[in-house]
Amino acid sequence: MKTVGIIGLGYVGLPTAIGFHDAGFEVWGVDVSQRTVDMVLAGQNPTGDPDVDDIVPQPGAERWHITTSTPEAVPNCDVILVTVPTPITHDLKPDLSYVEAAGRAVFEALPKGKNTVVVLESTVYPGVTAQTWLPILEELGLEQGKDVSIAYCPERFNPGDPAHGVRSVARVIGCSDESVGHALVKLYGQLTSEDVRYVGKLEVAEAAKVIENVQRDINIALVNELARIFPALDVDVEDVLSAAATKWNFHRYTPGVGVGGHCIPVDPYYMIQRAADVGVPAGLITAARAVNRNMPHHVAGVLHELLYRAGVPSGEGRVLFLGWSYKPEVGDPRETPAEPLYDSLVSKGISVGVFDPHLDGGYPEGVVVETDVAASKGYDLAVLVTAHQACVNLDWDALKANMNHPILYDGRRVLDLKGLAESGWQVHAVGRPV
Ligand code: SAJ
Repeated sequence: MKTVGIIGLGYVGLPTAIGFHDAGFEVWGVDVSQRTVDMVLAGQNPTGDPDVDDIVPQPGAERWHITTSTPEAVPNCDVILVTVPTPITHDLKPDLSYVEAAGRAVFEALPKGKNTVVVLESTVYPGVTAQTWLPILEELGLEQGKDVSIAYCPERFNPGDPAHGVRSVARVIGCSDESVGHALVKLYGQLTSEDVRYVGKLEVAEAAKVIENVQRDINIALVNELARIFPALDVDVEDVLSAAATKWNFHRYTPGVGVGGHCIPVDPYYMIQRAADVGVPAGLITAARAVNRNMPHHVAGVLHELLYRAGVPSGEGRVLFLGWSYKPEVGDPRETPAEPLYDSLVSKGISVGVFDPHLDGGYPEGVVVETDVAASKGYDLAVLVTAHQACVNLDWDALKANMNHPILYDGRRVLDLKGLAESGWQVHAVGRPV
């Protein structure tokens, strides 16, 4: 396998294409967006992930072909990786339309008899690769093992975390044809320095990726539930977690204003859907999702109470969000808890300002955008929503001087509450007794 095709040049596909190019492969990259293709051809990074900024091959690079045309790319490739989005719909069902469309475009362009290997990397629930792609192969008269072989190798990409980039993250490969599985182990072994292993049929690899994130969602939900129980017992949950973490196999997670991103709050719905398909209850997974989805509303209630106690007249409160993005040091608002927190506060008559240096807009109508946080004036309360460095290491004295009331709520449990209290802030935090 010398020529690799990548379909979808987003925050997973583009680093993957660059990784294989750096590893010496001939690379064909395809994206439906002309803007993306034009930027990549110009050596620019269209993904928004700063780690990709200066690794895009420059114009004229050899072995580097970028196009919007799947039919142009596919015949050149020995293996094709599909890295397209798998979002959830508004009713929380998996949206597989991108996987379907990308697969169809690839299979329609496949040369006969070349046994091109087509690998899905997008996060899906067990059974999707076969269910979505095999009918298209049948419709097009493509024979598995002769014209094409399909496999699944979940992306384990972590935005804003170069330590777990495509060249340094362990991979698992599922394929019904063991020999193809082992060939892919060799291929990915040239991409990443970490462990790569064949794990059996497609469904095993599909399931592994989903449950990795389901486990994370459940663990976060546990600490979020504890962050609601312990304040009622006049105990700070962080003190309890610090004590418990002295046990050798206690895995510590941090309570917060909510769980955002395109992975953790999304992937559990795949598992819930699949379990429902086969009539097996997924009560724990469902309950964890409910706990995490409710956190922004819980925090909104606490902030409303704090404003009331400070004597802020109902309908006149102004809250400053420190951060909006779902995760520190990335500018990504997808599924951010800031949104339901905002909605909940607005429903209580509270207006919102936002400071997030990693985002340049995309906020709901009516949000006041603050670009110089220390100069932000007239807020009654500041809430840390995203633990960006710029939101943690700011000029707290300058901000306090401009506040109507020096009330601070640490929604990520990363601030030095003792120090801030000593400097005059009235400090509160998720999981801490009011
Ligand atoms: N969060 C908490 N408490 C925690 C950890 C996270 O509230 O203890 C929140 C974050 O604030 C964020 C959300 O959960 O809003 C998701 O955070 P995340 O650290 O899981 O970041 P993601 O969504 O980028 O998750 C990715 C995932 N990677 C892949 O799916 C390939 C996930 O599997 C990784 O474990 C995670 O990065 C990581 O380790 O950083």
